[in-house]
Amino acid sequence: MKGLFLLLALSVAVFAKETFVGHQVLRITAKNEAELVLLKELSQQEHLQLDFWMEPIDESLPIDVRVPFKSLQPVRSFLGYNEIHYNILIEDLQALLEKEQQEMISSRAPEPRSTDDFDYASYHTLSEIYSFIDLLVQEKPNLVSKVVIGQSYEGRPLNVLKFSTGANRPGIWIDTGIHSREWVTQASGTWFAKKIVDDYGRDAALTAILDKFDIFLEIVTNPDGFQYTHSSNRMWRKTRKPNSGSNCVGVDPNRNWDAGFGGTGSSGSPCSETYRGPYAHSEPEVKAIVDFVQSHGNLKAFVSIHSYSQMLLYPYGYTRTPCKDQAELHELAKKAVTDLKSLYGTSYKYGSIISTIYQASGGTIDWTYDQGIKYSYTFELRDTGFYGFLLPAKQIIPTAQETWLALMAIMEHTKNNS
Ligand code: 0X9
Ligand code: ZN
Repeated sequence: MKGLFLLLALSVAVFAKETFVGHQVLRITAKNEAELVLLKELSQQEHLQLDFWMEPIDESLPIDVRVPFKSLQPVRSFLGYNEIHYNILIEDLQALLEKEQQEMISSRAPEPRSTDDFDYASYHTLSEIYSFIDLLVQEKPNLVSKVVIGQSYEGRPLNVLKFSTGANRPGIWIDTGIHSREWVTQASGTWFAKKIVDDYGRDAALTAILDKFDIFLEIVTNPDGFQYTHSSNRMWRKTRKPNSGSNCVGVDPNRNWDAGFGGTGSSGSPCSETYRGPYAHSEPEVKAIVDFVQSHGNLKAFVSIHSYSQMLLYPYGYTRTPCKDQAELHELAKKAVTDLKSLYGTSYKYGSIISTIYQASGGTIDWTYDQGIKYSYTFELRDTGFYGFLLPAKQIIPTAQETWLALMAIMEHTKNNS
């Protein structure tokens, strides 16, 4: 009997979904360096189990943090005592998560038999997205194929869609979902795939791009993490590889690249959300892209898509030294965000990573830029923190549509200048 109980308790622990009852997301604004220092100290208090959605690195930006129920009292007193200003962004995280789940269940349609019937306005599971990829390839085998560039830690295929209309072309890379909880990115990636197929031969600009370049699109760049956001913890960001000597799992795949690896703006602690990993490219999900980029050898643009903050960023994140193409990348970013805004009025900030968001070392596009891919950009999609990572599904299509305009600006410029 006792054994049965233990087994039951264990299986609950293993299979149960993490809940976030009473968790709040606070927005904290540091008014000076001293307050920032205090907030950095707060973020080091592992027992509070704070999850920084926006890190305390730069006092010019608000800091968003998910606070578990049991830590609310100590965090509030800490902020009150030090007279640090904050407001509540999300009152009840669990309520928002349940709404998201409810919407996913109620919109669940029978398995689509064509990509025309796919529900682009809903969030989907990993297997639904993998089926979508296969369906798209089946429908348009002369335009799109699936390239498996490797395997995730847990053995899932790392699927990349290749859109190609001729041999030996230079390439443009787009990835979404390297941080698994940023669900609007994988959803947008799915929409982009369909858009490319629909527009080829119809839209002159996209056709011209595909007549000169291949486009590679990795929709689920961190499949283990993505699966985990569905099965166990919606707030999972990192990979799912265990860390030796620690009970904490996973590495931040946007701190794991060999570009200023180990520097400021990454953590050496396996329990941190920005843990860089034991060495550069330690994560198979990162290594697969590294190998792909190097063996391809002719990528001209590389765009890595995250959420949230509404920003379009270029290198560097690990150093304040401007990259040598800064002027051109800045002008192009300006054009891209202007185009993006023209659709629904969504405002984006733009600039280098370090000057616009915060210092982050070991990031994807710093590495791709240093490999010689000049048009290396990273997006932070909607919103600016009202829903954060829990963007309602009804914003998926508008987000994807407006982002597509910015992507087109980048791809057209790449076409005309390389
Ligand atoms: O911390 C990050 O990795 C990025 N923000 S996120 O909320 N998506 O995690 C910002 C780092 C620099 N920007 C990118 N390389 N996207
Ligand atoms: Zn991210």
